[in-house]
Amino acid sequence: MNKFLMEQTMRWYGPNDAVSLRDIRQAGCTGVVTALHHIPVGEVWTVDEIKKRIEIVEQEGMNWAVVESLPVHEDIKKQTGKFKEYIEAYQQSIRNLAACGVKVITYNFMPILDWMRTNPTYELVNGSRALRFEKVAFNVFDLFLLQRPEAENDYSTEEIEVARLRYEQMSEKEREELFNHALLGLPGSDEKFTPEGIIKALKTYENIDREKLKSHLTYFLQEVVPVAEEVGAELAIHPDDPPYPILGLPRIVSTEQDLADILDAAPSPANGLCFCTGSLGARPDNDIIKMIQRFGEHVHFLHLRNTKRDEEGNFYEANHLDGDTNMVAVVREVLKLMNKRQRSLPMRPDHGHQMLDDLKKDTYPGYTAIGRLKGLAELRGLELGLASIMSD
Ligand code: DNO
Repeated sequence: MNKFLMEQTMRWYGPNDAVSLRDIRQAGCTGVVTALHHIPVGEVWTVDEIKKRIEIVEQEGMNWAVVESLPVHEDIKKQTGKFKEYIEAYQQSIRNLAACGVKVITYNFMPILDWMRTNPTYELVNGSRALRFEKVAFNVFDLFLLQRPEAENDYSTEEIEVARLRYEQMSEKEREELFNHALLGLPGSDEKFTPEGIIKALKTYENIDREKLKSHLTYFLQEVVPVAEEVGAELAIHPDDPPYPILGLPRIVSTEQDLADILDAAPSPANGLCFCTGSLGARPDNDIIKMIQRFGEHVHFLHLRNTKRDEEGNFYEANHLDGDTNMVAVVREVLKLMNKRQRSLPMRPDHGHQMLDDLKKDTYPGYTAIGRLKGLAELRGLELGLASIMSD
């Protein structure tokens, strides 16, 4: 029997989350993945605030296993404004978290948007709902709803015509819905975003291409990784979701080469990955197993999720054990990795379908209790089964 099993966790958005800590405990988790969402991006997370959160989580018999996310201020990504101050604040937050024993810190380096789907309530044949990215709908959003200047340059004439036709067939309500859905992944998306507001934000990236964004990430890593290493923290960058450029914005955490470049930019055990099989797996040229084998030493946290792609570039979030990623092979590889590293790694079932009673509830897209519980239960069974036939 393989000695090391994954540490089972779920994301908790904090006291306002419709899913309670008790629900998470009942799902079988020992750890919680959370963040201090009430602290404005760029400010230091103080020891006091961190301790308060630890206490709430520990009262329910779990530990704060992973931070997701300690957000990176847009100024850092663009190297504008007060980016140096924000980096200092980031360093301090790392020190404070580590001093309180919270050592795995997830972040991302996606410009403006965190994630992007065109439909967070895509109905599956059994009536449950999943998150979906549909290419034509996205093109409609970009070309006709947002009307991003020069967007036409990113599309073929045929793509533009198909999008126009779809746009013309949509009702006002459908257009509004698509607009709102596409912007759900904007941090702080409680605010109402207007097309003008987004275009203004996009314009601030006008002179930042892939190379430049990469150099900004390198600079950031060289500033924060040594601090993390010194205090025993582990930084875990989350891949782009979806893993390719959108809205003319550069994306630099999408491929095997991107991950290799990130790890090379600041070589240290503290410089690591949040290995998200859902995000990386949405790209057919990403060989997930090979990536775990290559970067295993730097995998600090796992998001296990599956997607089902089609030839047109659409994908939806499938059941955890279905979809294009061979989850059996992934879990087997993770077991081997943990055995090699002689430690267990935190994992969360990333997203889940909205199903059963949760169809009536209002939760964060992808973060219902029952769908995630189902995913976790399946993954747990799979892991135990595999572990029992694998030797140390
Ligand atoms: C979506 C999540 C992301 C992730 C951030 C990490 O469900 O996986 O929002 O938390 O990108 O910084």
